[in-house]
Amino acid sequence: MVPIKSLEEKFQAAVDAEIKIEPKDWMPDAYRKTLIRQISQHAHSEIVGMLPEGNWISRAPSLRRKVGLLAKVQDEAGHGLYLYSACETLGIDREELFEQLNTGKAKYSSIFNYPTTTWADIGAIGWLVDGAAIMNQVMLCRTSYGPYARAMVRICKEESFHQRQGFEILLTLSKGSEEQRAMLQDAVDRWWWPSLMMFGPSDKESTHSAQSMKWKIKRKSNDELRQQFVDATVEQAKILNVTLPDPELKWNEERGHYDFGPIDWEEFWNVVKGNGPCNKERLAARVKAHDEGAWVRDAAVAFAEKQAKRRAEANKVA
Ligand code: BYC
Repeated sequence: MVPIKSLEEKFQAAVDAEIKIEPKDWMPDAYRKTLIRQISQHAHSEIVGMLPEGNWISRAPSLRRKVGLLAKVQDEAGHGLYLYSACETLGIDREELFEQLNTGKAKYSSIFNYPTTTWADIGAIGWLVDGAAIMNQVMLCRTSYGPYARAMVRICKEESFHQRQGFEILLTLSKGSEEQRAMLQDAVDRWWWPSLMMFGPSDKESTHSAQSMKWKIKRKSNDELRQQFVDATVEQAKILNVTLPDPELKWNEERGHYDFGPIDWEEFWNVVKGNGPCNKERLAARVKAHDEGAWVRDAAVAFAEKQAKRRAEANKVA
């Protein structure tokens, strides 16, 4: 038997040489577990992420806006499917993943536990939430695990469209009436800080970052990505003519970056622990959708069994 140590060395050498790890390759158990944790949390975020926006499909202000929003929400369902499939290649069953989500054992992104109270929130989600998601996900296109990296390439292309459609909603509001401009500012005020929290705890507090960077699952740290997001977004805010709700936001010539104020980590952990404004509502909606979809899953299984039986009978005759 090959000793684990040398298997681990070979594995790390492949990672260091930028060779993708594929499902049938040997991998350390902790690498597999980290990937299942991250990819499943990501998949759950995509499908829970459909809920705050789905809330506005029936109330979109025009047919054009409705078509755009529908397409975006459908894309998110698709992203969930790519990611659940990628996760299954690591040896976990989809039913088990749903069970973890529906019983509240699994995490999903904190951001989706905030309410969408006005139409401007749909623009703010596209601009800020998808904007933050892209910043984090572009690096994941180069993640070391092949199926995850390939899923991310496709997801990122679609996320760019999401970000653009959000920005365009806000740009339209910024050129509208005084009330529309106030609605835009209010949405940005509410979504700015939760968007910064999406990148996860600071590098000092992040439990998984160091190991995930060594394994090249993550290529950039939480703080690095957060800074990159702030730098890009401040410039875009100028075009929208909105104020970002942070009096400490200031260009720092020496660092070549924007400085920004402290994040309320107490709020972040409170939301992650299940006590955000919409955690209970989101979980209840997922459980209801899962229960109501039981007949579809049963029908799909029955169909597959019938097909297999037919094939077996046809083989017997032949
Ligand atoms: N919310 O050691 P850390 C989207 C947890 S976008 C909740 O830094 P890691 C979408 C973390 O799981 C959103 N929990 O962890 C956009 C860990 O807990 P556990 C989804 C969070 O994994 C628009 C603990 O805190 N994107 O889907 O190295 C429309 C310590 O953190 C959060 C992804 O999932 C959070 N914000 O880094 C629709 C991208 N942040 O597991 C949909 C893939 C941290 O030890 N994921 N935690 O119990 C990642 O890149 C990384 O997992 C993270 C965290 C950067 C999020």
